[in-house]
Amino acid sequence: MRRLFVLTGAGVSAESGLGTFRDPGGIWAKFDPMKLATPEAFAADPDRVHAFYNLRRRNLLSAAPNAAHGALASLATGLAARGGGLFLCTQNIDDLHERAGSAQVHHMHGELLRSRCLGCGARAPCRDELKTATACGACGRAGRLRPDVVWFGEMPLGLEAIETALAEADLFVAIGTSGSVYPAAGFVETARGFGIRTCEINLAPSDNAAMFDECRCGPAGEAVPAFVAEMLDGR
Ligand code: BV8
Repeated sequence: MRRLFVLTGAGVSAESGLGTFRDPGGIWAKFDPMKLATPEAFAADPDRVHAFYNLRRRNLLSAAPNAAHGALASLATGLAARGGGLFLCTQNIDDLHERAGSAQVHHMHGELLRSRCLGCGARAPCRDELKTATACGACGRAGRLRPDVVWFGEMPLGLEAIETALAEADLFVAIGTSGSVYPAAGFVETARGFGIRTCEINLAPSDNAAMFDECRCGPAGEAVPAFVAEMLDGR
């Protein structure tokens, strides 16, 4: 029975109004990632980094999942009912997969709605503004909280579980990602190495498109529900 590994990127949340990174006018066109999404940037100017993530947190709280998120939640349920499975790995730090009903989401780049204390390591839900003055709920100290996301130069989360899930899959699908950031961009090559069929679903062919056995182009809100219907109809 079908065991799928699905990797999502910013393109799956684009129709929910959250910006992508590398499209024209995207987040990295407006902000320099090296000044905002690295530990060094945070150490140099925590207030600027907090302001960047506070803005994205506010946008996220006013956004809603789109049909692609909902379809992937249905895919997990449908595959499980048929004795198969879905490993949903996302590069995104939003919670739209969860809000659409996905019960198991692997956030390899962390989560925007969570903070982490650099002093005591405590992780906690975070739906408000984070400031340098915000005190940690666990150790009580201020000036030590950061967004619980993976910045450039930091180790993505759960790479062992990802490798295991990739090895067990019979289909690898990348949805709404430009294939620019590693190690996520290398997963398609790992899948091919395991002899697994690979499919890309993207608005336009990504830089990685040649690595895929199949490419389906179109907005995720249309292309993903169509793909899921095919998967669950056994076509
Ligand atoms: C690592 C979280 C070591 C924060 C992000 C020097 C030092 C250390 C590492 C490196 C280095 N030089 C290079 C590296 C590796 C580096 C890297 O890959 N850099 C790139 C820029 C070359 N990677 C790292 O640093 C990683 N850590 O390497 O640790 C290590 C060593 C060995 C083994 C393991 C680890 C950590 C990377 C994580 C960085 N954090 N985000 C935040 O969000 O602020 S990255 C950021 O980019 C997001 O996570 C995002 O998800 C990710 C990838 O972007 P995409 O999701 O693909 O989004 P993008 O805009 O690019 O593309 C959107 C796509 O959607 C487009 O194709 C578009 O066509 C499509 N689309 C648009 N609309 C739609 C659509 N598709 C469908 N429907 C639509 N409607």
